[in-house]
Amino acid sequence: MPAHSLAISDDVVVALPPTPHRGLQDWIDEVAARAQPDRVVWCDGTDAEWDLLSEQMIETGTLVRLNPRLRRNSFYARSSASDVARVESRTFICSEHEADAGPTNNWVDPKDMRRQFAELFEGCMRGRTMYVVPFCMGPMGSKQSVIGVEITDSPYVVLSMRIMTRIGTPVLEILGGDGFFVRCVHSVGMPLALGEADVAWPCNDEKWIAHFPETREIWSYGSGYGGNALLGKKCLALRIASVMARDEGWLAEHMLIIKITNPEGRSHFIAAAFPSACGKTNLAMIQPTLPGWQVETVGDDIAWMRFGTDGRLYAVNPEAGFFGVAPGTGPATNRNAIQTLTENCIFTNTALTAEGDVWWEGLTDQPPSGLTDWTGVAWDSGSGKPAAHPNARFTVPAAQCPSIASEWDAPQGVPISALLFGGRRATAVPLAIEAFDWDHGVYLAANMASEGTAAAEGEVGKLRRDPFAMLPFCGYNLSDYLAHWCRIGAAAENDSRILPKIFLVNWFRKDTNGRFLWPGYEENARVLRWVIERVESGGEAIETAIGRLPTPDAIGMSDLNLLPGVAEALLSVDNEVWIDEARRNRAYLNDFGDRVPALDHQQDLLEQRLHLA
Ligand code: GTP
Ligand code: SPV
Ligand code: MN
Repeated sequence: MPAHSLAISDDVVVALPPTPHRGLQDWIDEVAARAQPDRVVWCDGTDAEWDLLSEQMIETGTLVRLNPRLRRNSFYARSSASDVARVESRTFICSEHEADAGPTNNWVDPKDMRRQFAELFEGCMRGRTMYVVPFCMGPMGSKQSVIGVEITDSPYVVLSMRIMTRIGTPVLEILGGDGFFVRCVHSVGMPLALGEADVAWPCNDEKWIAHFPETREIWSYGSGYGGNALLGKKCLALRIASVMARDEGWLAEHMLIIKITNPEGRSHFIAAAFPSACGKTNLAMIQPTLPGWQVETVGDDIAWMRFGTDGRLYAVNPEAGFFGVAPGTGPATNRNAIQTLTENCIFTNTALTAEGDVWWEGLTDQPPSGLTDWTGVAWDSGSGKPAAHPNARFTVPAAQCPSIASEWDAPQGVPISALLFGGRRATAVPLAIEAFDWDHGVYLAANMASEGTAAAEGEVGKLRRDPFAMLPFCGYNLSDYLAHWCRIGAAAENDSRILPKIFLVNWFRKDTNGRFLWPGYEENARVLRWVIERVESGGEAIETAIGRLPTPDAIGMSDLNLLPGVAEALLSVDNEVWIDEARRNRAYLNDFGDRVPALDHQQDLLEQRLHLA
């Protein structure tokens, strides 16, 4: 058994782990005994640790230090070409009963999966250091927060976790001697033989990302990429947390959170769910052009929501950083993101400039000359290939964002006035719809579909159902998840809960030539303005079969110089198209059996409104 060391420098090695928590100690020993790392390091989360690890990773070639005159304390990593996104086909929900994983998740019997991992982990960290990363999802000390401990043999994961979560000794202090924590185990799955040199991005062609919902455990093997390896994010804060939320009556959602202040100075908070690479980070950091309107950022990817004693729904951002899509992020589309990315960042799979800075498509109109592309070769601008991988990412502390709201790490969270849902829909779905009521909103979100993106393996552009933008992230049976949402609405009828209004939005309508009809980005503030007006009982709306649509005036369409017919296309309902959609929705909901009667009822109502029934 390797000695526990408190810090990674050779001069400080202590035999005792820095926690009185026996359960934690025993588990660390157990995993170390199997994985057989050269040493075990308990991460303290300090700057000194960051400096030491980053220096080590520069030596091994995993990281390149960016030119400090251009980006201070920032690093660049290039992944293996086969490890660039989440792998949904290798992601498993190992509930005791297959039915609890539901029709949309991959399921393996937990006993078999444990056996599988026992084999995979036999000596899998040989030649490497096993890091123990205590982390806190949510503000430190908040009752809403959940503590996890990630064991990993990837220093890239340690540094990324330090940006994305709150890590280190203070977390162990909160955990105390017997606190609850989520066990997260990660290995890149590439042991080193004695004297064998490491590669820049160790990983394994065989990948497994497994969740054990009953015991709240996560095991991940073979990948170093964000969503597969930073286990606090999608694995804990969504898949495991959604199960905890189901059991305890709250919500763990794939949602950004923003604060919107109108010209009169009244503020509202909104949470919005869009599938991966469909605009959450951009909306979270939007700079509205509308005079007098201000938007501030609370979170860009995940929201945990619980009802407060005043009956309102309070949202907490469980993360401490942004893991954002780089391509398409530029001064014109997301200036706040660009201003956030000045220091303390890690960039993965972007291109590298001759000056030692990063570049990606959309950062500037013209690429600089002398780029090295994300695969590490000189980029040929005529090749037709992008210099940055389409899912290239930045990792950056949230507190650095110029638009960060003062409430962003408030322990009690922020009260939500409206929930937005939206996908990438080239056709059918108008710019914005207000749901008639909670159940209708749940129906709209349940039937959401979106075109595939580079954030996960699979065909880009192919339309797939993605209810609540949670298809890849719900840790249990999706029909039970939908029923959970309906139950929250039903409960509110009998108590003093105040439910947020629900809206469906779509920034991605296209014309027949494949061009976006809606300017998007900062102009999305026009939809936010309408949403806030509706929340405050103003704002003009037209009642249609599918919900309430904004009038062109409510959006200010005439200020936008749109081509003739575009405003109409964005704000109208084509009955033929929607009769078709409704039919497909009925077939889709049938997949969920009769576990969600409230949605069946909504389906009937929609068919009646469309004169289908
Ligand atoms: P994840 O981090 O994967 O969850 O993604 P996300 O939902 O945060 O998406 P993000 O904001 O990073 O946007 C993804 C891509 O969509 C980027 O290339 C953006 O430029 C593009 N995008 C964002 N907002 C809009 C919009 O309003 N209109 C159009 N056309 N594209 C947008
Ligand atoms: C997403 O894919 O929704 C992301 C990136 O936010 S990842 O952390 O990989 O899930
Ligand atoms: Mn996401």
